[in-house]
Amino acid sequence: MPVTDVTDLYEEFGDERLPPGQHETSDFPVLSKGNTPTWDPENWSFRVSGAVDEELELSWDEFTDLPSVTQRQDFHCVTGWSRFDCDFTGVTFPELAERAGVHDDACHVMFTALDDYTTDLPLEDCMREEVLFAYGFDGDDLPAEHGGPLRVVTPHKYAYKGAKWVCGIEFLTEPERGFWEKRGYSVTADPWAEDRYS
Ligand SMILES: Nc1nc2c(c(=O)[nH]1)N[C@H]1C(S)=C(S)[C@@H](COP(=O)(O)O)O[C@H]1N2
Ligand SMILES: [Mo]
Repeated sequence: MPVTDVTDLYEEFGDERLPPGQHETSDFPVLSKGNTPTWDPENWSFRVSGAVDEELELSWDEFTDLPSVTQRQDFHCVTGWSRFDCDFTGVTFPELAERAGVHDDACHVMFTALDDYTTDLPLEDCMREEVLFAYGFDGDDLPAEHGGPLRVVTPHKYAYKGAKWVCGIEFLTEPERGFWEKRGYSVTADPWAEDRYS
């Protein structure tokens, strides 16, 4: 599959590819609030709910049958490390949103995960081709500790916006706060503005 390099998206937000206060690492550290959850491909499902024309419930086969892309992206953790050139394969957020038919009054999105993690973002920050529901990493299945079978990646935001083990999204007409956002982390989380805390 061809790889689309989107690592130049920083030009929209800042002058440097490496956001201020970050250092580059070639490692891929694991940051999880708890243990890696188990999953069963037979019983796994992905739910799209809230302010949509049609609520969706997709099986693993249905999800992985959706049109997919591979993108080269950078990954910025709020704790200070950035990893360049991660190749993620998956389904774009707009692709999924289009299938559900998002209502005009939706303004915010809540992501939910198998470990009860949640994170939220304004809808306009989600409606980008670079926001992926990723199941592949560097040509392989996404490793479980990095969110396999399915995680969100948000290369224009700090990585806590990317729910690992994601199993649902809800379109909201009023903002609600996710796990770290309730604990003082930024809702917008722009790495080039150093939006770390709110
Ligand atoms: N479900 C879930 N997603 C999560 C987390 C988590 O604890 N649970 N941690 C977040 C944080 S704080 C970061 S920095 C990234 C880390 O991703 P990584 O472990 O693949 O480096 O995942 C984010 N997504
Ligand atoms: Mo993080």
